[in-house]
Amino acid sequence: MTETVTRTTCPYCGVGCGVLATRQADGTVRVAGDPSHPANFGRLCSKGSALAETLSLDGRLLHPEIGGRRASWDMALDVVARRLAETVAQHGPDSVALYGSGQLLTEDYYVANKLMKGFIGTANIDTNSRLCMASSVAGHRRGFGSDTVPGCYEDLELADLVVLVGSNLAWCHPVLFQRLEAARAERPSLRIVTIDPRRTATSEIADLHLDLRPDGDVALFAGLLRYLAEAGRLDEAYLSRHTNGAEAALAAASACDIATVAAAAGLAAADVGRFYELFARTEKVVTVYSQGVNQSVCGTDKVNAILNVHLATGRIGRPGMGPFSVTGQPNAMGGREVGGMANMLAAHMDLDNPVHRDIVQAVWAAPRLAARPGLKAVDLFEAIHAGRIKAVWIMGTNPVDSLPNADRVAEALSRCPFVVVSDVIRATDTARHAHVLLPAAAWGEKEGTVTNSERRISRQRAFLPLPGEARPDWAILSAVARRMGHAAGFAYDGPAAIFSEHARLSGTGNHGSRDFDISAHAGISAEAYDSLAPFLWPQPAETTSVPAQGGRLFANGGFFTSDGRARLVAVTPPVPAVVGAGRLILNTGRIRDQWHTMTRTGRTGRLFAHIAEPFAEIHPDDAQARGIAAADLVVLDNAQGEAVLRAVVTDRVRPGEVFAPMHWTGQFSARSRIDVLVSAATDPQSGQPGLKRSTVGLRRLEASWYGFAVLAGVPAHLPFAYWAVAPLGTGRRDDGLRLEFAALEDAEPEALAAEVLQRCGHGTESLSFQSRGDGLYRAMAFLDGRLVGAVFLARQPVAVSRSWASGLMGLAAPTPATRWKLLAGRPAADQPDKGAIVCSCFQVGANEIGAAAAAGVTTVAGIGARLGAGSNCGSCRSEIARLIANVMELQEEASHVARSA
Ligand SMILES: Nc1nc2c(c(=O)[nH]1)N[C@H]1C(S)=C(S)[C@@H](COP(=O)(O)OP(=O)(O)OC[C@H]3O[C@@H](n4cnc5c(=O)[nH]c(N)nc54)[C@H](O)[C@@H]3O)O[C@H]1N2
Ligand SMILES: Nc1nc2c(c(=O)[nH]1)N[C@H]1C(S)=C(S)[C@@H](COP(=O)(O)OP(=O)(O)OC[C@H]3O[C@@H](n4cnc5c(=O)[nH]c(N)nc54)[C@H](O)[C@@H]3O)O[C@H]1N2
Ligand code: SF4
Ligand SMILES: [Mo]
Repeated sequence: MTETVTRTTCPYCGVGCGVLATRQADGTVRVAGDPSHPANFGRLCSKGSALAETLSLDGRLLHPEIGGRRASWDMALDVVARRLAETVAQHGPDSVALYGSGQLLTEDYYVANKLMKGFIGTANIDTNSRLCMASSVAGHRRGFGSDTVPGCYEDLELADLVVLVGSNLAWCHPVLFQRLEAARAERPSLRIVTIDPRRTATSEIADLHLDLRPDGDVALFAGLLRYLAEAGRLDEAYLSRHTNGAEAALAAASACDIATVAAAAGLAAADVGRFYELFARTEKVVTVYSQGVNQSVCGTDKVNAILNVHLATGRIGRPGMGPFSVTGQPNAMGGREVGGMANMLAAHMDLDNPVHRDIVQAVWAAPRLAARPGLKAVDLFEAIHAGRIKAVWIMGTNPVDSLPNADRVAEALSRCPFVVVSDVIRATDTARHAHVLLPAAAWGEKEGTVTNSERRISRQRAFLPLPGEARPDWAILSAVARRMGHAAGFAYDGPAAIFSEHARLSGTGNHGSRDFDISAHAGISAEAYDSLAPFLWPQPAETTSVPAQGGRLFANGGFFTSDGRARLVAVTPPVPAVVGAGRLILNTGRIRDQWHTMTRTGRTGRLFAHIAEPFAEIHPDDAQARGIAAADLVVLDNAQGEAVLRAVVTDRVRPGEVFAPMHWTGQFSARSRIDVLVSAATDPQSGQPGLKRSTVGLRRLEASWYGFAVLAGVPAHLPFAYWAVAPLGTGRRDDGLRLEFAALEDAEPEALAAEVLQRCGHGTESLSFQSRGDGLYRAMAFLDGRLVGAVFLARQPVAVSRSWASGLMGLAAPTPATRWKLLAGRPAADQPDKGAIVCSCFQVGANEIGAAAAAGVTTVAGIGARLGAGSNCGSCRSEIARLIANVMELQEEASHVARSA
């Protein structure tokens, strides 16, 4: 075989980077950024760079299963079609539901929506986008009359001020963040303001960081509107020509003077004033926002408070200006375009607009078009729990880990008479509840399109054969539809035919009345689809119909409301929530190197080297009050359940608040699924849950023993109160894994070590040793002269260098003497502990970076030149900057002490 290069798109975040996947002569795959893709121009972040390491077929779902047993496709499709049809016949169309994902390709999503809304006749199709983008959709529709993102990525580079609200762009949209960083390096006058209750890798580059109280955003932006009016900064011409509602919005904001806002948002009045003044005097402002805005019970009001200030100043749709909702998932936007949510139709049409319903009905020849909106995600799972929905098909999402009140979601599924799960992975917390499991084709195996945050549609292309019996989601959906008697509507021979129909629908009866129009691609041939280059929508067939200039909308009005005007929405700040004594606010979100429930990023050790365990960021005051020290284990709890996490004591969170990652599942840990604790309260406009604000208690976990181990083999069902596993190496099965654990009951260390080491397989020889100096109990297992397991136990959190211990796996120790030497070993003096890995590309640790900084390398570029760190994908550059700053601060302090002594 010769080398083949395929141009495709990264399957992770909404930046939508172009990827070149090279299938090498030996069958292995190499990935690189696509230099010609307009989203990334060749860059990739740490997750994108590690894609090739996540392609192994270990753990893949490769065959259909019914009731846990392998079944043929014929049988599985028959069962799904029959059970859905029977449920509809007995209980009506609204007794079935489909729960999809912003990670499906547009073609998959289109078919799912068509089947449910047009042929089964229910709008009970909702998706994880409800947890992600629903408040932005609702806010856009209130403000613009359509779900339109007005700007494009270039605007971040052209702006003089970029405001990041509730967005950890450095970790969650790393390549877009790098574009911003590069623009600032070139033009140092570009100002950056971050607005987030905690300090993050993103706030590292901010000129001003506002660590506001959770949900203080509405007050902050309402106050900004009032300030702009008082400062004479409103664009009266734009307001009078292109908007409605300014008076009411200003009246609602009139109470929000700086002092009131500062008190409501928990900020210093001077900082609020600085932000307002900067915003007022800068014409070119982009306000980027994501989950700190959307995932809130007042998320839609937050969105409109942001849109209001841009509309009121006319700073929209022009280069370097505008509100910018950055989408999370690779195809959150595509899902919205096909109407994949319960309150939308297709092609940005409205479910409750009779003209739109007629258009869709005619194009689809739909026998039973849904007549009213369906249930939104949280309500949909409540309806399953209550028995009103009796059959659900879950596709490309893992709700038992990602929906709020997650144990109740598990309970709902365990009661549901018929659950179908389409996934690429065999063992997930959701798949456990499936009656039928359907193997979907994964990234690299499937063909289709995705739309990124700037409305750019790009192709995903296959470069691997379909493994086992896996099939693309659109093909599975179409096969079920045909078996339900809808042969004509689902006779697609490939994704090109679906895309063509989607494009045609978007232009039907449009004539510029709807924002989403890609009818230029209606009737696209399979060849043209194969070679489709990335493009920004709209791309109407009638070139005059949609007023987009340079990929931007609304500079000259032209909103998709009945009168063509945007609406400013009157918003009132919420009453600050009261938290009971001793309770804390739980904030949740993401880490740099993991993707959601880790089914893919969790396959390579490289992406765990940065952070390998579920953790809680706790303010030092809250830790001290509870006797919690760094690296202790802690229990967070509330009426819904509890979670055990590793304590990270840091003043980067506000007192009274804790932050925990959303990623850990039952596959990677014992009791660390954070959504068990998260409140299911939703925003009344959007139905999006407030995933960033729940209430929890916090206490230290009183453990008798703490343990760390590296092991060959997979430890199933560990009998410990706490454990967390992560793979070692780069995604090969025999690389082994690392394990953190803790036991509550006292036990002999020999017994605990044996419990762990027995999982390394038969025939091992083990050695153990209790060291008096550090109180550490060590045990190791050897097989055929190589180390296959090492366990470290202590009465306190185990203080062993993780990177050193991980390097022990597989070491040769052919003689008793070499084995004893390994057992007594510690990081040698000439091989200092790297510390936590910061740079995942070159595996450079925090201690190495700190040492270089202490030795006088005080720029990120200098660290790159010395150690390599930060010089490849660049995702770690703001952390490197922080490490350098820390060292310099310490040196500064030390020199003060020296001078005053
Ligand atoms: N590495 C990585 N990247 C990802 C993903 C991933 O899983 N891993 N997932 C993708 C997806 S689907 C999404 S949706 C995006 C999400 O991207 P982001 O929205 O950037 O990520 P989050 O960490 O969820 O939340 C962002 C910030 O909101 C802050 N926040 C919490 N409450 C408030 C508040 O009341 N006001 C304000 N202003 N801020 C608040 C949190 O402290 C947090 O730092 O990331 C995408 N990119
Ligand atoms: N507490 C808290 N909870 C949150 C969030 C938060 O910030 N805090 N964020 C929310 C947000 S914004 C999001 S987007 C969600 C994400 O949450 P989920 O969507 O539940 O998370 P993923 O791990 O991305 O799940 C995707 C699933 O689809 C599978 N899959 C991958 N490719 C394919 C494919 O091609 N076809 C099919 N059929 N399956 C595939 C994967 O193996 C995986 O099981 O989590 C939400 N939950
Ligand atoms: S920024 Fe990273 S995760 Fe997002 S699309 Fe680009 S390479 Fe993929
Ligand atoms: Mo998301």
